[in-house]
Amino acid sequence: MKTTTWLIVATLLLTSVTLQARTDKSAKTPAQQLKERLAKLQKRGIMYGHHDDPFYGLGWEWEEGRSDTYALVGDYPGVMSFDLGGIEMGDDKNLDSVPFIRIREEIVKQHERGGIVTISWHLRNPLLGTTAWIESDAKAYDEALPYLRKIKQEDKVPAPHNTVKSILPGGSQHAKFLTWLQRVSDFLSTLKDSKGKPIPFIFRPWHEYNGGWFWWGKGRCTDDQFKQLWILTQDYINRTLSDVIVWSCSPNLGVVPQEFYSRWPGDERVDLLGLDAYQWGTEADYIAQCSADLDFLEDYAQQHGLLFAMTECGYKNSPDATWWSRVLRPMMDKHNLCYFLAWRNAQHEHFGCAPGLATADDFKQMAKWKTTLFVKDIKKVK
Ligand code: BMA
Repeated sequence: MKTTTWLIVATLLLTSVTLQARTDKSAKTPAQQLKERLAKLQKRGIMYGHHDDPFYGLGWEWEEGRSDTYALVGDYPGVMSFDLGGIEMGDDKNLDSVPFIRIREEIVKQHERGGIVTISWHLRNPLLGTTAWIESDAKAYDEALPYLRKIKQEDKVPAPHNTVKSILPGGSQHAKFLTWLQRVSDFLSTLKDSKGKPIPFIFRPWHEYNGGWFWWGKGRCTDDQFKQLWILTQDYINRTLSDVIVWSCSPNLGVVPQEFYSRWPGDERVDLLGLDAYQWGTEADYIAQCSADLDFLEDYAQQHGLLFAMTECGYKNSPDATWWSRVLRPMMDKHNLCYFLAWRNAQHEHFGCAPGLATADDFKQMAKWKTTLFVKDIKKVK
């Protein structure tokens, strides 16, 4: 009798401890905490994001502590973006010559100052050894033909259409691709703060998959192959990193609903829905297309409980002085977006803000609005 009573008391205690732990913040994974934080921030305003912000900018390169954003508005971007392209080859530097050691350092710094990190992966073509972009395929394909003839029958069809197939289970490059995923996982596993706690981040592979320029894009693989690619990547990386990754899926401007549904990896596999939306053509075309895409995607994100962001944007080389506040911002303000991320300020092309640009004053004014968020505005929002 006595033992039974003790057993009941112990069970009750254990249950209440477990329940408490589940409702306790610390019991949530870092990824869940980041998702909740992003959801809060999405209600509060829109964060500015910038790719490769701390590595180089307009007229400078590799100066520690420097940032075009900081130089213009006195704060770092709420979201900083980094790219792992090249890590799959075991390279020391990524495709834009940024050492992976520095990428890790800057990820830690951004996290510790209270900012958010997002990571993309412009990996090489595993079948041909060319870049992620199809343009570079034609010549390489001719050169690779003798090799392609030697490998499996399935790889003899024109390369742009079979790279994805070749890396799926049963494909000639499957084993190689798994080693690539392992290299990505190995690097991501090293992202820890100064106390040794894992840093959560947004991971955004296979983006712009509705365009034809990447080897995983439209016309380069079937819808089913694309979904298998997503699942393979996610399941492999999640074996060790599911607690720290917020998974982001980003189509490019020009979303066709039926195509979007056909390639969608699944609501349970995506946390953040993004749109990559650059202005390449006329302002009128951009506004029409971008507004339509934002309407459609925002609706989808809301109905399916997903975060929503403009995961890449910009107008190359700042040809329009009031682009940020006059063209982009009004469209964004009609939608509930978490952040807008400008691509890199490289020497040959730039997309983000920087002192000295024609767009500098406009951006600076917009940065003062209460709903434009940088690190200092978000660091207390946990
Ligand atoms: C593209 C360009 C390239 C760059 C790539 C990855 O949009 O900026 O020059 O290599 O992104 O950052």
